[in-house]
Amino acid sequence: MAFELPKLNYANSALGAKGMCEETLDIHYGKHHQAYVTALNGLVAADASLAGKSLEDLIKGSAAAGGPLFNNAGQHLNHSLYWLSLNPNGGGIPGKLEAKINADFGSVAKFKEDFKNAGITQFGSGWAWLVLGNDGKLKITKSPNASSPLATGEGKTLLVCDVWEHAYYIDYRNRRPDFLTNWLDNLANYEYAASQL
Ligand code: MN3
Repeated sequence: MAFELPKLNYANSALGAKGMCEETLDIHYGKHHQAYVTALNGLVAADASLAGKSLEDLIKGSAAAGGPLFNNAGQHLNHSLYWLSLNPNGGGIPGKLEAKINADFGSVAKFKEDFKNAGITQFGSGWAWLVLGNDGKLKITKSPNASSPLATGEGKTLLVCDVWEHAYYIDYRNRRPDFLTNWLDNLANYEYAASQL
């Protein structure tokens, strides 16, 4: 069965008041993510040994080699997690997650500082992640291009921010730090993150 663009839990216009305009969603979700899905389906259709494999298995199986299969499968997963990491009513941190953040980072402010720093220092295209590590502790990671904590075995994703230029250039031009500050304060879906604990 072919992979499909996931349905969003909000309209493309719903994040505009929070600093992510409809045009960003139209292009990022409707064009960029769709292109990864279309390319992935073409690669799977052309190789009988890939038939019926889950997205996770395709990513893990191609992580060492890299190449088009890893890039398109990885980007399909990463973007699917990214849409879940956005919320028109985002920014509020549920008590369960806040307690875990305070225990593992010291404070919410320190968590946001570290996450923002990961996003800023990811040179070129990539992602910033809040992960539940294999030791049971929260940690922040960054990954280039199509990589992810699933690909590297670093733990379970709770939240992810896309820091490819296509994620913020319409709304913030070159100001990635401002995009990240707003993202953490107003757009991040901490309820989804808490649900993954
Ligand atoms: Mn993207």
